[in-house]
Amino acid sequence: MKNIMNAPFVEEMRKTTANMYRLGWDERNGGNISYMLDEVEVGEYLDLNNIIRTIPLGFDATAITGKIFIVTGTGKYFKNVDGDPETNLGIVRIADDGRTAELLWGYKDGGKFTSEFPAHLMSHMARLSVDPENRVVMHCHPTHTLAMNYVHELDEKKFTHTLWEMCTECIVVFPDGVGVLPWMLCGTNSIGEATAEKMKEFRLVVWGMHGIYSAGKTMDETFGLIETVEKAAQIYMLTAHLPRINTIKDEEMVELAEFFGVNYRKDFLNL
Ligand code: 2HA
Ligand code: ZN
Repeated sequence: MKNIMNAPFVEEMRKTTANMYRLGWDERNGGNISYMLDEVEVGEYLDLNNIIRTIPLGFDATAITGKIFIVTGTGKYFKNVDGDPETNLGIVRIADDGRTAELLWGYKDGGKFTSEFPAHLMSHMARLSVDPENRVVMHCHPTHTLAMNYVHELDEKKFTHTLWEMCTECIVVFPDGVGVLPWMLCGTNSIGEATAEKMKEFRLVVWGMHGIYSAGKTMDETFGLIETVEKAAQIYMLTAHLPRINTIKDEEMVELAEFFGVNYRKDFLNL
């Protein structure tokens, strides 16, 4: 059996959480990541028959029984993942009953997965239904995106359009736009269900006055989506109080989308 500390997926979780912490997106225990793993690959590092303990999920995940995820722990700080992955991360498999998680590694201090695991798993199920290659769901509190929530209308079309105007690359990186939910109580199945519903349409979902969710095939893609939104939101916040002299026009966004061959939300433009 190979040493799990050398597994590429553990390395990716350590690097990504450290990076997000340094960017200021994950203060204290803010944020969480779940990453669906390949069973054969995990089997090179762990005995898949050795269940350390079981943890109730609190909702029905029958659609993804047998799937294995590496997930950040509840109450754990992104800041600390790199130094102690075995306490701050866990690897769980969704049991055959669809209502329990089987712990295969991690949460060494008796902990469990993030309180947002329902929202993550429901988002995985929703994304897999439209993109069978989806693997990662990520949540964080990026500063400028959050600031923008307080001064910009929380309307999907208007919010996406403003972001698209802020950086030339935006319409190319997230042509599907950004879904927006109003402020809701976090850690609940209700916010999970609402997020998953949006995830059928969007890879990015803003949680009003809380943060953002993204989903993607790889850690880079998922991180890159949030990074691009955050950059656009930063430009917005640096300029929102100043007279606007120039902007990227809707006709120019069409030019970009056509040149790069992306299928964009035409109803999010004003043509
Ligand atoms: O896990 O970010 O939304 C901490 C959070 C809750
Ligand atoms: Zn949060």
